[in-house]
Amino acid sequence: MTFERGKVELLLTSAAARGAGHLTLIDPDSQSPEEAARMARAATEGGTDAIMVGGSVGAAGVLLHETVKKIKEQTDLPVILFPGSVAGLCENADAVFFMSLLNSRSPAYIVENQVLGAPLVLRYGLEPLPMAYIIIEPGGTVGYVGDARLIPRRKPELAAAYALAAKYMGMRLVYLEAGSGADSPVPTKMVALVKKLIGNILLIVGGGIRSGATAAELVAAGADLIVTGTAVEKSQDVASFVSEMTTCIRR
Ligand code: 1GP
Repeated sequence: MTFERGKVELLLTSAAARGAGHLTLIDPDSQSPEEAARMARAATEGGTDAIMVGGSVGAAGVLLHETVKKIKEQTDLPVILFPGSVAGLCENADAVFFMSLLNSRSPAYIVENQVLGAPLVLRYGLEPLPMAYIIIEPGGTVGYVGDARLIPRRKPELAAAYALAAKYMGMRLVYLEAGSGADSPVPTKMVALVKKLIGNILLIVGGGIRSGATAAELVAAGADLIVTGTAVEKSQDVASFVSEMTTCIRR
């Protein structure tokens, strides 16, 4: 039986085919659900392709549920969960990055939370997006919480080996993560080598991306989808910031 590509995966694929897509990451722990919804609405006006909701610490329970609910009242874009653990699942989102942190030292982040989460994904009717999550130096909070053996920035071949393993295991998305708020994003040389090896698997790049110009360089290197969280959160004018990003990365 082949695994059907769902609506959200098709949307991400067609965004990538237009040059690249943009994903706005909202951490429920960083603001009220109402404020999160205002950000999502402004990001939608700026042309973002989907809203990611999640975080390493505190993105769970009522706060997570309310945040997704308020966001969905303000935008028709898909809401994709970006869970730090099984606690990051909720039934009112559209899809979930069903991710394995491949370079974690802990089975909890490679497979155990996924086993606990799989029956909930089914019960909630979330579209699972099978994704390899690979954390690169400096890695930030997620690198610490996820007990990652960080890939050195000067070792693109290591990131490429992980990404190739993900491809051979049948994952359809690869996310190269430098960590939220990183001083610099994943190096372009690493992005290019990974993309060369994984071909048409969707390559997501995030962590430390603050300008359209930086995003454009990563897209030119091979990124299909660009994630911004901190820069959106800090922006005084979210719609304009996201519009700058989307204009720079689309053909
Ligand atoms: C974090 O890659 C994302 O998981 C986004 O990072 O907050 O630095 O944009 P920023």
